[in-house]
Amino acid sequence: MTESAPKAKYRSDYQSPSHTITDVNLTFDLHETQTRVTAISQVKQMANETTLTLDGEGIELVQISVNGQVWQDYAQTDTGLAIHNLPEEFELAIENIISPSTNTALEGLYISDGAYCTQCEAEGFRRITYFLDRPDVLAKYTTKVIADKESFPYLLSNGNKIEEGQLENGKHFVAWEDPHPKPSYLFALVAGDFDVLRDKYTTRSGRDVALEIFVDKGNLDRANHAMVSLINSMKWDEERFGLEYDLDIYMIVAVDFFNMGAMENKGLNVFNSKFVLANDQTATDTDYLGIEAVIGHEYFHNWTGNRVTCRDWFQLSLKEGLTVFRDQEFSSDLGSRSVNRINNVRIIRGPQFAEDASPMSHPIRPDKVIEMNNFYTLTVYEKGSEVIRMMHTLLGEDKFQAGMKLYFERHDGTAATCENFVAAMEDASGIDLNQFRLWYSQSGTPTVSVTEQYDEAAYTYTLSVKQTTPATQDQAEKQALHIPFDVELYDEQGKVFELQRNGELCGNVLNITESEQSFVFENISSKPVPSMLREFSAPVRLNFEYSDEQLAFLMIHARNDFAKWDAGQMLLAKYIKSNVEAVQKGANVELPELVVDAFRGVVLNSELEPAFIAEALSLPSFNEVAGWYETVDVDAVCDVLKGIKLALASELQDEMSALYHTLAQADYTIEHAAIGKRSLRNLCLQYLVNVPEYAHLAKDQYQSANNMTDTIAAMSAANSASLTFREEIMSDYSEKWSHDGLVMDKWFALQGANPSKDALVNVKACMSHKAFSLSNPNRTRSLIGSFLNMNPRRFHDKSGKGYQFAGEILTQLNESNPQVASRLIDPLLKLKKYDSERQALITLELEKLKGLDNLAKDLFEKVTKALES
Ligand code: B3K
Ligand code: ZN
Repeated sequence: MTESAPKAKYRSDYQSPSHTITDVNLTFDLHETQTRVTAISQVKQMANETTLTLDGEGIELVQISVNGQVWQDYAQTDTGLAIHNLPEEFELAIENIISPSTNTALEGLYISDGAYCTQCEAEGFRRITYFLDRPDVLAKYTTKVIADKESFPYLLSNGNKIEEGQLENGKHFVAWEDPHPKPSYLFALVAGDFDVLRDKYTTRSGRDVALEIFVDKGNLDRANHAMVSLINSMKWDEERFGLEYDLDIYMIVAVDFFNMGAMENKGLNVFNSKFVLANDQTATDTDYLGIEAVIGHEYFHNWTGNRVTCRDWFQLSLKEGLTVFRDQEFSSDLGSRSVNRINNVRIIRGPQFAEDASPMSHPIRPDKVIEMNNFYTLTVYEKGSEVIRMMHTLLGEDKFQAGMKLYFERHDGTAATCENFVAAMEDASGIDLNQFRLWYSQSGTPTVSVTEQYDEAAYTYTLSVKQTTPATQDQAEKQALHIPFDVELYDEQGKVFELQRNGELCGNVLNITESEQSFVFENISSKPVPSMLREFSAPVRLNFEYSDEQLAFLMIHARNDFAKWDAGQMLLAKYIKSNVEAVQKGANVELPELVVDAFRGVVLNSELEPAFIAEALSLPSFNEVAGWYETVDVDAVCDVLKGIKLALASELQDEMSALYHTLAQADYTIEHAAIGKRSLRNLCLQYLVNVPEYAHLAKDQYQSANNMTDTIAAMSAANSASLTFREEIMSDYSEKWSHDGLVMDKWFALQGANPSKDALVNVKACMSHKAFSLSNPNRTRSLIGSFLNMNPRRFHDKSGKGYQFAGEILTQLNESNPQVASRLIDPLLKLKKYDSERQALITLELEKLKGLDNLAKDLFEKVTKALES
């Protein structure tokens, strides 16, 4: 860095704004390189301050006027504008120029495949005009958009359409008014030519809402599922949370160039086309479920995010953790609760725990930020949702909903804090959340270690619990948290004991509040098998010395599917760990009969849902396993995961092949039962292809598939088992789909994850594929992201070539799109997890990045933290 290093902001430095803007009237005269923006704001002093400091970046100022007079008394800086000697209340008019077509960072106003669109969260509005670009300044927006009518027939912004008309030179305009005051990050504008899917929804109080989904021309047949999901979301929020939509129109625009999943702009969501477009020939079941979840998520933000927004960006989890909790509940109410829970828990135990242990470790409410975009993390979102879920567990649904109601009564139309949310939950329920609040400020993953003691004379069973949270890079000292710990005790027949403590019946959820604590259960007539941390009642690691027999017992007898699954995962974990040690000593991977039989039992249990069986038979990811070790032996872990897969495949081939054939379905439907059957069938395929006589199944399935789920499953099986016909079916797919980037993303992702020796050479070759472009975030994430995250053996190759490749790509993206670069760098931040040679090689790449003279603050923040680790 040649310029001065970027500065951190601290949560403790929050100051309310010196001024507020009550109304803003925007006009956009769209042009590729010379878009003219006029912003007329009604400004009010909030403190005794006659200078107004506005945020603004990368924009060209034309003129400032105050109350109709041209104003010269101002100073421009790199980050904005200071306007001096202002009256208490005034009208401020600012005219400036921006260049959407050269905006490759995709933040602010940019062009995606010929259409103009915006992305303002977190701090993109300041790339559109000079403004108080902070979430605690809420203004009413009116927006007029002007553009050529033929090329841009649709001109959209937030709120309701109030005017439209014809202008000279083939131009036209549309004006929009949003009656709800909002922060600038929720502003949106879209201009383009689209196909539109229209529907309508009548809210339960009788408001008619027009629903419009805008997609690229020719894609109308891929928008249906998004519409169904939107209608389901609107209905679900009324039924479960009592929340209705509040405008006459709800628009969703799908664009191909987008840095993340989607954006909840008031009344005008902008979506990555990945989370809108689907039909059975182009999208997998996972895509369909992703669309449902993301459409739900953005819709639910209308209350949790938009009606009540964040006071400052340190409070991001206020809206994100809560909205993730809501979208998880939505998916669970509509589909399989246990499968949803399992998948959410995999994310926490895998990448979120890894983030907690990395140089980027931070609490769900961070204290220190250099680039806000770096904090849209698994910790803020997913762990944030776990924190809301713990409150839900502690309060129960009724009191939790009472807390939500009070939260809206108190804070609707304002910018609030995480503390405001907890206070509403506490006040509405009468439950003390004082110690619980620590989850907002303490980072890291707690470990709960449990030992048991059975007293057969006294009929008492004692669980002694110890909690510790290891120090993290951001925080050395840790305190004891309030951990809801859900427990069940089983007798030998698999019946649950009623839980009694201190002579009284008690619930399943124990409150762990101290570093060491004992819970004594009475009237336990035989030594029980404990099922603990049921439903993953807290985001912690559990330590308990289960015997293999106890885990196999829970896999059969636990009363809920999640606990069954978890027992299976713990059994696998034991044998992954022991096999890693064995492999390091040169031995082969082995699984005892008890383990194989436990999984055979799951495969043969026709009472279990197919979707659940598929989860129960899925091994933990490399990344999750890596998190169990201080230093991970990449090759040994890869060998063991592969070895266990082969062992289970060879032992269970008869049962799996029978299942594979029974589960064949004639027609494709996206009902949950059908999805479950496909996922189990395709899981069987993943195992079976490792047995030579079944390898042909992947090719047969590729050739006969009538839907994308089965096509991709076949390709993925051939890819991960490196089957001889892998090349052939990969080329066939690429010929068929090379015109469609979104469909090719699945192919790029398989190329990235290809376990073969020449994976890196292939990945580099794929970058010249006509469907690939480093300027498209989806393509980049699919190919490069999967190589970095899903191909541990090749990315961490001892030669260092994988790291070097990452360094080269990051250097390019640092200039064109820092946000995408900053996501991509994450695996390099975890350098301390690897042996000293690999650490040295990664350090070399990080040092090179640090030396770049134009290093963006996004990468600066991460690179410096990693090098300090
Ligand atoms: N709120 C947006 C994320 C914005 C990310 C900015 N880098 C999408 C969401 O969480 O719903
Ligand atoms: Zn969100």
